[in-house]
Amino acid sequence: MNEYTLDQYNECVETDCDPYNIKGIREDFPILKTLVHGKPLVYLDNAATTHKPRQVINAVNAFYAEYNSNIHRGVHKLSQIATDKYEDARRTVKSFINAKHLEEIIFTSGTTDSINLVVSSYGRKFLKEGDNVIISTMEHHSNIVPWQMLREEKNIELRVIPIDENGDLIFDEFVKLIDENTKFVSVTHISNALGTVNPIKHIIEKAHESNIPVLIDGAQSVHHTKIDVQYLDCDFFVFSGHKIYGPTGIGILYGKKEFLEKMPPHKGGGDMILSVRFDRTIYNDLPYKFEAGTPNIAGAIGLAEAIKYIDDICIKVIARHENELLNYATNLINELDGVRIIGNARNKSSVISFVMDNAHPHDIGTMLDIDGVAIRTGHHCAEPVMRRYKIPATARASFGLYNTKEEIDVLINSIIKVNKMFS
Ligand code: 7TS
Repeated sequence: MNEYTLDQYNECVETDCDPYNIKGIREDFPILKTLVHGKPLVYLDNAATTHKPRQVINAVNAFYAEYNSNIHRGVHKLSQIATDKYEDARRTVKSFINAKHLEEIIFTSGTTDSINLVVSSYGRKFLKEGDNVIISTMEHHSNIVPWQMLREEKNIELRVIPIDENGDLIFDEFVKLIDENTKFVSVTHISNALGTVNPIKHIIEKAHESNIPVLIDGAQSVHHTKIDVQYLDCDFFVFSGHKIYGPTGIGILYGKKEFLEKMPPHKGGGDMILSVRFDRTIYNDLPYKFEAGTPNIAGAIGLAEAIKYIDDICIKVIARHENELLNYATNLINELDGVRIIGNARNKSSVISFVMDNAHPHDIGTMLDIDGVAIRTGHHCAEPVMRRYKIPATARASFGLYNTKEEIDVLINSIIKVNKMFS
């Protein structure tokens, strides 16, 4: 990641991190041995979801095989073990993003769920007709549609920060959008369609000058760069387990205690109450107020294991490795005739979106698949980005901690084949 300097990287390597053991890392991921159409899998669809190391798979298996039980409810041994593991997972997440309080960590089913929680709880309670919410052109649909649903209900206004041709957010335009009716800013840290790394610290500072709360969508960032929510001073931060080498169906909403405390529950049911009577129900304290019903216990345990896995390698070392892959692939793709990278922001993370003069992205994806190369094609749930560039879709290669330069060579050779076939 460009956010880290070489000095920081060296400091990290010299102190508490081992050198990058790519061979050992790849051994941890059973799926990487898979053959696709008889060819070794080259998995470059990590922005959609990442694969799971053995440690995560084993932790999930152990839950079901050894101590499967519901949590917070039983005095019996297995329920106590499950409860302890679930709450340990919350502590792991807290220290991973450096939250101040444990009760600021809410388990959800993923980024989409976390954003919807904030919109339906905070948005419904505190936003009113005439207020405006600022998002950006490069949001994933899950940070657009919930706000549009609130717009229908409350008649609020949605304002959109434009991006320039390179895919950089235009900060001055953001500043111009803020007025006395701006009541919320919700932006992505890293664009899943362009790879742009947004200057979220500056965005947060600017919004806070006018006391506007900020939500950061960290779905594409938390596994590529060190997140410290106290340093960032964001009011909400959301991410998904499955994108950071953990299970599907689990995610995190971090919210500052002062906000979460004044927000009403968005779902009613078991666990989110202290007492229920027909005439009056008393809601539970944080974080349980927002965790109605039996949660994804195995998912939380698996997520904690994924975080430990990342921590063991060291996020800065992962960032360095992925940045090398990004630069390597960018240089090679830029040399190819008829291939154009969409998104050349100043700061980019491990995503390369591209189009070809002669082949539609879906054809590129299908042809690459024959060579065992898994990439994503389409609008990546970011249709406004496609519209900004006047293209229907892109082909997108996205890198993870287990990818290698040799795999990028396979990608490039496969793109060259497509180029020849369609020209
Ligand atoms: N926000 C961003 C920036 C994302 O990239 C995604 C998923 C989401 C939110 C939604 O996450 P979920 O886990 O709740 O689904 N992005 C992608 C992608 O790029 N390809 O598939 C899913």
